[in-house]
Amino acid sequence: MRCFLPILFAAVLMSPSHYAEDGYALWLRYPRLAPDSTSPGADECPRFTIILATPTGQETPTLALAQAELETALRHLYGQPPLVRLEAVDTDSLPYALRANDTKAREGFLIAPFTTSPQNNTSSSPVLRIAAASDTGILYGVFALLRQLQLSDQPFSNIAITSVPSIAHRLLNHWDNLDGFVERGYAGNSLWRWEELPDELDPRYRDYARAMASLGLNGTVLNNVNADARILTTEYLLKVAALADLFRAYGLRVYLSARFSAPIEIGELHTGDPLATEVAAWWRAKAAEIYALIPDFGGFLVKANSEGQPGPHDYGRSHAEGANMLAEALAPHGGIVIWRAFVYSPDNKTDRVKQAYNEFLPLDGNFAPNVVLQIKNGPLDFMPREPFSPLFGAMRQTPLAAELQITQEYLGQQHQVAFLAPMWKEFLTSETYTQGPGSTVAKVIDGTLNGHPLSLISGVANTGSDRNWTGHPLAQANWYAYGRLAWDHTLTSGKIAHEWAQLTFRNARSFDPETVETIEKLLLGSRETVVNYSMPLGLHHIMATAHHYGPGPWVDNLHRDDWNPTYYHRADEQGLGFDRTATGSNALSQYAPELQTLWGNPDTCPPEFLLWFHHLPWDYRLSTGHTLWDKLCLSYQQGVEEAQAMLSTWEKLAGKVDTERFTDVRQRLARQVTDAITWRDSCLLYFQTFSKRPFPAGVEPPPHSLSYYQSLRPESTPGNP
Ligand code: GCV
Repeated sequence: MRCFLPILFAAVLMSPSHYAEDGYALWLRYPRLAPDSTSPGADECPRFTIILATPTGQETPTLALAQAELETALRHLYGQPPLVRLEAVDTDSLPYALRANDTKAREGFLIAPFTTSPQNNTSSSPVLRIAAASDTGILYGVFALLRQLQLSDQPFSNIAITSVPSIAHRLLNHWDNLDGFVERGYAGNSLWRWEELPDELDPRYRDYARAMASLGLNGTVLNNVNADARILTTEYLLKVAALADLFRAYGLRVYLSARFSAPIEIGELHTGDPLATEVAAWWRAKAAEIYALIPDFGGFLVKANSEGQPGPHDYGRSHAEGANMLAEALAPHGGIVIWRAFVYSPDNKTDRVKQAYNEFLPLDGNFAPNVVLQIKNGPLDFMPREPFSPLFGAMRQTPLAAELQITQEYLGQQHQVAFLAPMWKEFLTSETYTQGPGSTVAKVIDGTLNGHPLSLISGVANTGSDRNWTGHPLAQANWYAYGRLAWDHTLTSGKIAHEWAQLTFRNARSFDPETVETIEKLLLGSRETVVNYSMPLGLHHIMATAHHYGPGPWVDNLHRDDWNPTYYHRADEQGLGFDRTATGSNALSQYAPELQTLWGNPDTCPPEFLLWFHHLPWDYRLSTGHTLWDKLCLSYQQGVEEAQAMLSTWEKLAGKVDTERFTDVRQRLARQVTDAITWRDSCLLYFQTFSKRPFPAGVEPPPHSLSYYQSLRPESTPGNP
């Protein structure tokens, strides 16, 4: 069969560096897959047949989307659409992994060559069958197939995949306010145009849902955890319902952040006390109203008694009492409560990283079955590097969800490249040791270690109204990586980087594996580079005030002690770092004995956590032979050099990547180099006032004085509430 491509279309596809790629298409660009021109039949375009097999075999909105995706994609990839057929499948004939009666199994899929020709298939063209216990499983299978076709040279007819998500609820959390502002958002305004909803539906909503489905993400919390109670008014619920109606066919459920004091603010009650009968009744009625409008509503996400948010403590009640009251309201409808553990108090003088553990561990076993505790990956707050939160090891009777931050609040805010998959993998593969070796954080979150059927993961979204969704073109890789890991936490960072780079930068017809490999490598080292030039060796929370962009290790004037960088680095004439061993705050005691032994001794503590757990003398000698001061200086220097290397690596891609994305990334990388230098010079000059030691050979002397760096105040700081 001859390919037919209109000449103009072909010309555009053939010269990717000469046409605009604005990034809107994300990893769903579907470039023409070029057969090797030397191979026999290179000009032939295969006409694939794809069977979509579900228990009913009936057409549904989700299956219509699956078919449309296949048609569009294969037309672009191969020049012609496939033949798609729906069929009924007996669920008992599906692999065991797809048969269980739970969300994971229902959303899994099987892709396999179809060997027995069905009666009405007379063609000899390759036939594949995608089977699943639900339509959503089919849609996920379609996206997996399309990904696979673009990634491997495997013949179509050999593709065989059985896949089931590791975690049942895979969510994005949008920190979007109702006025369109996105807290910690670095890619424009909110995607949700509340003033237009429910009557006008931005076509972008569909593209968002499609991108989510392509990753297997099945939930979205639409509004900020610093919640505005108005989202629960009927006026807003109608708007939310319009989005939910649109997202449903993509398998995407809507959740809302609920403000604990909503009964007072929008309900005319005088209290929000979770044990007051009128309060519980108000939430029950509210839940009933929501489910009447949105039958598949996911549930509430709650930030309570943290950073000024209202909560059960306001009435002398515990977090469990607060969460369970909401859980009871949602339970009859199948909804869940996602209760955040990001709780620390201005009145509590205990080391901040210990507070969530102290607060929640005593409540283990007290939560209703439809409550899941959502815990940030580290015990502090999304720093470039933290050890895992000890709650993941300690709370065995409560389903625990991980909250990851995709938006780069502390890692360059989408002016800088920081590919986060390696950071998330470090976290997911961390050993908690609660049931011996192999008791990884990933197994806690997916529910298998402690036997919880409710499993959930959240990523704080990095999306916004920018045309390319994420501001930095390479920040799309973090949305992608989050989605892929939420689906399968065993994937490696390397595989994810490879997939994303190839899907996002593969040139039509002129596929250049070297370009993909270069981008992949650049991504993989980028997070460590950011750590090196900002907070190496376990330093943390030494960023500038409020907007959190750039360095501020000298800041000591904030009204809350635990918001000051000086609280965390504890630099003095003797040395640097936070003693969290038994001689200090003893936060270390919240971890398993194996980790206490490893991390408690500075000689065995991995260098990346050294200053997290120890206050060490400036002349302390590391296993590398360097003194602490020299190693600190050299780490900052290394970060700068790595940032410079990223820029020169990228510059080599001129002409290989389309001009639009090439230029955008080049400009941002140049800024990243400047930012890295500012971090290095600011921090080293500041710490030098304590160490009183010279910079070692190889570290460039700063061109300005410390006061110059202290006077730098970026004017434009998006995302800062
Ligand atoms: C949504 C950090 C951020 C806040 C954020 C908070 C949270 O403190 O700076 O903007 O608030 O975390 O996760 O609740």
